[in-house]
Amino acid sequence: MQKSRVVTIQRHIVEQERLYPRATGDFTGLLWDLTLAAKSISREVNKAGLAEILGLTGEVNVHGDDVKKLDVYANERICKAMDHGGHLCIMASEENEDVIRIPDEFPKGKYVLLFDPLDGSSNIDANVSIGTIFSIYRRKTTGKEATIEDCLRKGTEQVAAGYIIYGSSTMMVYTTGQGVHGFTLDPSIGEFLLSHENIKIPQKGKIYSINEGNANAWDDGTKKYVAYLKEKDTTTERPYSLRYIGSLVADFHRNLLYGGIFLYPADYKDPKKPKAKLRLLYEANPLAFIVEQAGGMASTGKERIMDIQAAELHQKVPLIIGSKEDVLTYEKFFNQK
Ligand code: AHM
Ligand code: MG
Repeated sequence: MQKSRVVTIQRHIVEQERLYPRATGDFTGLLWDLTLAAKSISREVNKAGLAEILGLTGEVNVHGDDVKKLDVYANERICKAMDHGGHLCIMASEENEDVIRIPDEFPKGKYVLLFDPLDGSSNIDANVSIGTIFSIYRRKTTGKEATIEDCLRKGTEQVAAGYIIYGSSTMMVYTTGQGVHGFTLDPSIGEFLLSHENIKIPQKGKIYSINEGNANAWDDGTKKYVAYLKEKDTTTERPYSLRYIGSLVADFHRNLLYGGIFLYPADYKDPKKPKAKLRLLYEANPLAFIVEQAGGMASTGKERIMDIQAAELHQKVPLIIGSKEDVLTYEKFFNQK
């Protein structure tokens, strides 16, 4: 068997950056800081069940440390890992209502980081996979301080995006617009090693992922589409299989590798005020960038996710994402009058 070369994430980021002759190394430093935060979060996630033994959340544990809820820990860990490197000018997190400024004592950089520190955290106690999602932009404003305008962007302006999945192993998947690459954490050496180079999502899948408990609140197009997926037709490989973990990163990651479609449509209980759940800046845009780089699609049903100009930090959007043919078929159903 031919031995493949071992590529650490650090080496991969440096090699990618060399493709840009004018790169300063700033971006490499930023991604490197993020991988450090990811390793710490991974370690804490792996210890999740032990909190009961070592001390309850909100209490002081046997070592005299405060035991923090994991999502709070992840949020603080990322902020602390990222605020002093001189790469960022501002951050925003799903856990914070307002933007996060870089403390005065630290140098400011040209990048903006938006993140969901621990998505799917309601699953932690059941040992189900959860994830961290991130999105990086270049600063847009030119004043002394970066502002919220630097965070309210279109997904097409992202320079990088990725996620870390804390599953049976910990993986980091990212894109800088040069394809999608996946790295698996080798805990024995504490390094992310390239395990999935240039991931491509199948053009069509056989899996759909949606919370069917919400079926009563769906629009007619979504109802008809899901009914269509359940019909038998061998030429289009129906019926599809339903797989729903309820943890976006895990559902997305599986569909990225196997093909398929994830749907979180709006709730139409009040047809005049459809309500979406997932967030444009912290969840939809980064995964949309990844899926497009892998050859797939991300849509609200009506428009491309990455074309939406964000108006609010915590703006929510319907998210239909996955294999291209599947998302295109959904759009046909959704837009049928
Ligand atoms: P969170 O950001 O509060 O963790 O919520 C997002 C999560 C996603 O991971 C997942 O896709 C979705 O919520 C599941 O929602 P539901 O339980 O309504 O199916
Ligand atoms: Mg979330």
